[in-house]
Amino acid sequence: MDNKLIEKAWKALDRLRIELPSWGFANTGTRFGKFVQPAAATTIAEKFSDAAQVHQVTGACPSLALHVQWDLPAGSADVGNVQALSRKYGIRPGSINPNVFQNQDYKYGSVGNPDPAIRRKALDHILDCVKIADLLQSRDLSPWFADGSNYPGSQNIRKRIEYFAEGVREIHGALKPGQRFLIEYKPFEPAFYHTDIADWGMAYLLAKKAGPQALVLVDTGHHYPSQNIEQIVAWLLHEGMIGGFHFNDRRYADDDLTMGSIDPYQVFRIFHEIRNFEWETGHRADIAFMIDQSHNLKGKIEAMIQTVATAMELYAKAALVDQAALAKHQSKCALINAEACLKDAFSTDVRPMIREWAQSKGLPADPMDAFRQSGYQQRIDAERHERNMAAVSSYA
Ligand code: RM4
Ligand code: MN
Ligand code: MN
Repeated sequence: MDNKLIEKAWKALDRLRIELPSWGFANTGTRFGKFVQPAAATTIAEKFSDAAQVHQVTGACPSLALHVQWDLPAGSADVGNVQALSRKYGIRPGSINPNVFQNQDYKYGSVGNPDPAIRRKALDHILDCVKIADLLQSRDLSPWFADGSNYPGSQNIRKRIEYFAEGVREIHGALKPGQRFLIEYKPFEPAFYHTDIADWGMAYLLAKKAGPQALVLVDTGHHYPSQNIEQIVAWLLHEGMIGGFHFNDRRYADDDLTMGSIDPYQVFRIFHEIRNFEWETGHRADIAFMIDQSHNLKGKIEAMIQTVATAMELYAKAALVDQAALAKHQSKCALINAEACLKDAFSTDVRPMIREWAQSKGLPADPMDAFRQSGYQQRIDAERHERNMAAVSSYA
């Protein structure tokens, strides 16, 4: 590889940051049950400790997304504890995720619920989360609304749009300057007939109604099969409306599989759209890259390391695209040449170059091997085994 290309890829790696999800270290499962792992994290301290392991070997994950109900069950009273853990493990608190989907009250929705008392409860929780984000100096508030309905005619879809419009305006009104409100969309599950924020168009419209600090969050798992996700990304970039990603991979639905495990070219194409935008405009796209994965079968820390390594490879490959040549080929409709700009970059084996980059930063050349050698996994297997085996995992 020539030096210019290496320099481009190294620069890209220097700035790549990916946020880890606290829930990715905990026992999670399918709706039919959980496969409990002996080493899963069951406390917020363990989640910080595990995240720090991933950051230590990759150097790319300085922050941890928090799900308030799971990680700060006492709300703002838990902020001090989180700050202490953050200092202890050298990991920043990342995006703050309210939880308006788990409590019994939210059976028929949260901010879109026809019952004003339940809407109020959901909004109050989200407003608390804005405060928590402020106290923790976390920039992004990142709620996911599971709201929807299961049967035709059972809910008034337009009324629920109004409830959401009012709700997001109120949330936006509570934001401090500099905070961002990321609106995530998902076409189905847990609701199976209609979901109130089903796609990027709905998320975009609600973000516009909310105000200038509201942006769209793209969870790669939340799309229909064969949907062109990079086109959605290109539109949101064009409109200045993309705030962040939840990365994971899918084959059928919201499978939460390891990023790039099914379709690495998809992730590459997303990264390419972002880099192409930056090259053309000269502006850096301010997008939070976050992982949203549940590893039910793979070891949780290893799965995160594998994810980050994949992200680095695909991001480095995207940095190799010859943007000037591509623009020229596109303007002349030189189809094969234009496509080859992407294919050539994607087919380059960047792994040796990433190993050199890592060593130049004092990081291990092989992060997975470094983690395996560290003995951390064996230690937590032994320490956490008993508590995890006592956990309930049944579906019915
Ligand atoms: C949802 C969605 C949210 C995540 C939850 C756990 O499908 O992706 O972002 O917080 O799962
Ligand atoms: Mn998500
Ligand atoms: Mn999801």
